[in-house]
Amino acid sequence: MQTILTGVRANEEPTIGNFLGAYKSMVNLAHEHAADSNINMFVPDLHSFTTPIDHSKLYAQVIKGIKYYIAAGLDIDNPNIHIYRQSHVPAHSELAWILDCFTPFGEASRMTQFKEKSEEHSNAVTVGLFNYPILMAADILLYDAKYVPLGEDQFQHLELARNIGIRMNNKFNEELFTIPAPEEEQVKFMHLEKGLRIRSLVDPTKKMSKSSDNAKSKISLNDNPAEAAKKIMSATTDSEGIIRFDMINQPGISNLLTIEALLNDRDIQDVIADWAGQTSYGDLKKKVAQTVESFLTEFQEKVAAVTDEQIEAVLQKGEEYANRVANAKLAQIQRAVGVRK
Ligand code: AQP
Repeated sequence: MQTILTGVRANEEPTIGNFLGAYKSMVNLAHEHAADSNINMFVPDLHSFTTPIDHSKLYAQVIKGIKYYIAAGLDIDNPNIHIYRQSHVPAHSELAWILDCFTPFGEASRMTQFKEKSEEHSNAVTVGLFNYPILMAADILLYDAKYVPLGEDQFQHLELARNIGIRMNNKFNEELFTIPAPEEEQVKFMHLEKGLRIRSLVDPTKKMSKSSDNAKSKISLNDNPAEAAKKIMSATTDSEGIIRFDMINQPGISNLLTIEALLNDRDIQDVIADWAGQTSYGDLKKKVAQTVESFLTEFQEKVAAVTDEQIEAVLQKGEEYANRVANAKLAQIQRAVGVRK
């Protein structure tokens, strides 16, 4: 059975960017493929403190992340859907060490996210921040995942995971790892034309990021729905005066059209056609504000309905599966590198 896998770090409250780039892609793929694929949705909680966080809130944030996966629509009764915490499957960290030793320093140094984040957090650049794409490679390769629904920003890390997997397969002359599909095939698998990048509402040339200090730049999943609608009303646009999808010259308007389409499960081309030639940015903002407000209202109701018993049951089942699969793969790699008979 092929494996489809993704995760969202539990460092801060997720945004609609995370929701659309990761949760929703995964839920859509689960609807399509869960009958004959493993759907692995995990919380990469060990990735959560590559940059400084409030550790007293981490555990609650992880549990909330699991609630979000369920509220987003993953069918927890389906035996092929697995939800687990990275920290509760020690093989992730063990494989990461082995992969570290097969990753040239120069290759890891090219990761643009490390460069960006180390500038952002210049007083707290840790080895963990540098190393996290290799732990991410372990997260993926341990389960032989072929498809990894991600937002556009993460494709460089996926490419690194592919390179590490290919290198180890070549070195040990074995099909040790399934190599994840390349970006183009991943995007097609998600039924997209290109990787998704929801933009900041304040500076639409940048992506919407959950760790941004500017609350107006992002719609967080726990935002008050009416307040979130106000953020859309004050989103940065442009002075072109016509509604067009043009990410280069009109990134703010294009971002609003994208949010409108994806939150309503509509084809972006249909939404673009609806608004073609119209000139009132205010009307577009009102429509998107309503969409965001109803999305958050409904989503938050679904989150509130998830019970502690459901979480406990889902983690017990998911972590039992994850440890079984991951330990078997780890043992295979340990034999290949010569530390196990
Ligand atoms: N703006 C976005 N548009 C589309 N997809 C996005 N993702 C993140 N932002 C957008 C996707 O969400 C998944 C989980 O992300 P992550 O938290 O593991 O790491 P990230 O990419 O670093 O996400 P953020 O929101 O930018 O977090 P912070 O601010 O904490 O670094 C990934 O699939 C990602 O592509």
